[in-house]
Amino acid sequence: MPLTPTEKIWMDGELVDWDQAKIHVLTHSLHYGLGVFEGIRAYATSQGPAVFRLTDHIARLFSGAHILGMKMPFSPEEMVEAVKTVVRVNGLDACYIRPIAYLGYGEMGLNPMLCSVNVSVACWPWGAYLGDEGIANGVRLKVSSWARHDSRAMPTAAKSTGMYINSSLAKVEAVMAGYDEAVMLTTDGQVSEGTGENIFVVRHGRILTPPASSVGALEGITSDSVRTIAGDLGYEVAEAHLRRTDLYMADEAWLTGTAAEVVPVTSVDDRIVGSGKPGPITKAIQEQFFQAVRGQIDRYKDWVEHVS
Ligand code: PPE
Repeated sequence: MPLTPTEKIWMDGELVDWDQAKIHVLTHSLHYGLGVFEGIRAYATSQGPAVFRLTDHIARLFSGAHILGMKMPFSPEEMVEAVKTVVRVNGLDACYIRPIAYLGYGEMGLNPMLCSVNVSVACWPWGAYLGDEGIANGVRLKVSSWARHDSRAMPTAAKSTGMYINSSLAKVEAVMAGYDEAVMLTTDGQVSEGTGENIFVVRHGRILTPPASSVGALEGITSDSVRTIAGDLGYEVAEAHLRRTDLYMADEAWLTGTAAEVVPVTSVDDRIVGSGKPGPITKAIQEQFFQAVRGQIDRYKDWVEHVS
């Protein structure tokens, strides 16, 4: 999906014009992939745009920086304000928001300790990540030949820029083979996650999702929201190690992510999941999720952080 430019991008504390938000080609993170970022969405609510679980996303950005040993030049409170400012000044009702902290220009070589840490926040209107058709009718997954990073090789708990080489390889492989999205397994064959989404299955009325930390998956904020919603709807939700064939045998399955939102899965490796249509539990959760993000459910109003 091509970017739709907006007016302003926040860069190191200043609002700059979209076209002026540039960095040097010798920026450290461009060469070595040491950076952390977030993907956040703002939705239109009856009281104007609100950022979904903003404080939690900023907390994850800071824990990622902590893991990578990057000293953030702003406080979490300042970053929360920066995000709200960007959404406000660009005058968008709903948008995707991308904060990033990276090692700047001035030093080279693998020791990043001397580098400056630069931070920016951009936002733009972004439609359904896996398509409107995917949200409505489901997507087709392929198990990737690329394994998910092992956490002994890469710190999978950090949403770091370099981590996404792994996701991109898997995504391209799946798309080239005619699928919508890839699902990655760990090196010992456990289901981990999609390239930018967590995964859930339903079997015998129970909702199961892999334990993020032990399968190298990101601890998704959408996943956490969906687990709360599912529990409140009266479903049993548990963490479980899943094998590839558990995906084939699922009655329902879906993906969760900020960009992707909640997307039904209708087949995996050409094996139809359940009825081959979005299942009833998937649809019930999707409906609650889309109301929650728009501030329409009182119980979840703390998740919705208004920009003004
Ligand atoms: N796993 C991965 C690997 C991942 O990148 C994401 C988010 C998730 C799980 C779900 O996390 P959460 O958004 O907190 O529910 N992926 C972000 C980046 C996607 C991109 O293409 O870039 C996102 O959804 O914003």
